[in-house]
Parts: sequence; C-alpha cells; structure tokens
Amino acid sequence: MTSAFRRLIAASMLAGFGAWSAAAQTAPTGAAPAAVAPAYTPTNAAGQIEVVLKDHVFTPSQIRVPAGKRTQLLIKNQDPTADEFDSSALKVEKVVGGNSEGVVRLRELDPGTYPFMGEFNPTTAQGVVIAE
Ligand SMILES: [Cu+2]
Repeated sequence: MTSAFRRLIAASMLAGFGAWSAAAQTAPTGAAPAAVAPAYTPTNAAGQIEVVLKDHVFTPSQIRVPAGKRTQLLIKNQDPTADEFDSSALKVEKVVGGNSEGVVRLRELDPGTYPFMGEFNPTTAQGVVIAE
C-alpha cells in the first residue's frame, strides 16, 4: 500500500467522522454521504496550481492532479535567482527568473508519479506530480 493510499484512507475516515458529528447535531436528512473525492492540490481562480519556490525548495513538493486532464502550474519563484522547473518524466523545462512567475503546462497524464526538480538547485529543489 502506498503512503498516498494510506493518507486517502485516513482522509476518508476523517471525512466520515465529520459527517457523523454533523449528523448528531442536526436533523438527519437520510441523504447518503457524498463520495470522498481524491485530495487534489487546490487551484487558484485561474485554475492553476500555485507552487512557490523559496530558498530553493518547492512548496508544495507533492502536487496531486487528476489523471487524464491537462493542468497548469504557476511557479512563483521567490528566490532572487533564476531556476529551471525541469522534468524529463513530465517532458517540461521552464526557466523562471528570480522574483518572477512562470506557467508550466502539463499534458494529460497517466496515473503515476512524475518527479521534477529545479535544475539549478537540484539537491534541494525537488518534487513530484502525482496523477490519480
Ligand atoms: Cu533542463
């Protein structure tokens, strides 16, 4: 079992418990609880996943996207120096200047884990895109 799957189960249990607590305080409606959707990384109003690069570290470093859907990352480089969002698995390379932003477009991904790095600071600037 992957740790991601374990987290999903934990999240499901928490959601279930929350629903139970709420039900205890309000009149039951008899409606079935909503299915728990996978915990995709939230997007901004433009539908982009914002990823901050600071002190040569990506936050979040684990990015969860729906498989089979195009997505965009907005890389917000808060370091004074440029870095390159680089991933051979994702087939993308994008230089983002210091104190600048850049958009990385992701193709439709098969379910899986796709590592990326900041090529100019590869020992600290690392992350993964998880498509599920
Ligand atoms: Cu490169």
